[in-house]
Amino acid sequence: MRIVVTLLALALPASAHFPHDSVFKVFQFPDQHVPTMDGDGADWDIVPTDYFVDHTAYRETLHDSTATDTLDLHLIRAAVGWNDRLNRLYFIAEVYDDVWRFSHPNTDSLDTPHSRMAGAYVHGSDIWEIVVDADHAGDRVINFSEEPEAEFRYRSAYTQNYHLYMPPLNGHYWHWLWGKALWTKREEFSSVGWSGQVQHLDSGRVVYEFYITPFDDLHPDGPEHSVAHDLTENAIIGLGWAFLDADEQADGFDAFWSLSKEMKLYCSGEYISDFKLMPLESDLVD
Ligand SMILES: [Ca+2]
Ligand SMILES: [Ca+2]
Ligand SMILES: [Ca+2]
Ligand SMILES: [Ca+2]
Repeated sequence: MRIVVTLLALALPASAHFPHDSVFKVFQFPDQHVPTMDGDGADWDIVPTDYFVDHTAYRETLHDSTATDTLDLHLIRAAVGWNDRLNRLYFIAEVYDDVWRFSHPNTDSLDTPHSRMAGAYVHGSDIWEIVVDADHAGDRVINFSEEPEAEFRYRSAYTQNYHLYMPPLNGHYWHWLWGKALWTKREEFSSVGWSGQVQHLDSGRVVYEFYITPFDDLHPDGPEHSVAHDLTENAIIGLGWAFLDADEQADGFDAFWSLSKEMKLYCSGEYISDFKLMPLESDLVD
C-alpha cells in the first residue's frame, strides 16, 4: 500500500500551488515571544503587517466570486507563525460575522472516529478549515483506497486537514481532523484560544488563535507510529485555509472563502499555497 501511495504522490506536480504568483510568509516567533493561545492578539504585535492577509486575499469558491460583503463576513486579518524549538505552526484570525453558528444538538456523536470519517455534523457551523502539507510534496488528504482499513490509515497522513469550529462548537469542541488520529487533540500537538462577545446566531467579532504540529506521516495509532515534520528556516511548506460561513442553514455553509482561491484545497496539497518559514526578523535577533 505504501508503495502505491508514494507513486501516486510522485505523479503530482510538486510545484503546483495557488495562487501561482504568491509565496506567503510564516513569521518566526523567537522562543521568548511564543504566543499564548488565549484569544488576545497582543502577542502578535511583533509580527510585521506584511505577514497578515486581509479579506481581499480570498476568493469565494462556492459562487465563484471575489466580491466581498464585509457586513456578511469580514476576514479582518489572519497570519501564521512558527517556532523552531517547539516545532509548531501558530495561527491567528480576527473575523466579523453577521451570524455566528456554533451550537449543535448532536454533540455526543461529534467527537468519535465514526463522525470524523463519515463527516457527520461537520457543516452548518462556522469553520476555519486548515490544510497542511509541510514537506510540500503535493500529497492528497483523502481517497487513498476503496478498502476502508487502508483509507482510514492514510487520511490526513501526508497532508492534514483540520476543521476548526469558530467559535468552538457548544463552547468546547474546537477541531475535527479528517482522519482517525484522534490523539492530535493533545495539548503537546494542538491548542486553541479565542475571545469575542458573541452568541449563537448573533453577530460580532472573534479573535481566534491556535497551534498545530505538522506531520509527514500521521498515524492513527499515535505519535510513536508517526513522523513529525521538522520545520526548517527558509523552507517552503504547503499550507492553505478557507473560512466557511454558515449563516442560513444548520447543516450546510453559504460561502467558502479560500486563500488559495481553490475549493479543492480541502482534498489535496495540489490546491494549497506556498508559505516560506521566515528567518527571525532582524529586530528580534539576540
Ligand atoms: Ca495570544
Ligand atoms: Ca455571515
Ligand atoms: Ca506531505
Ligand atoms: Ca456565519
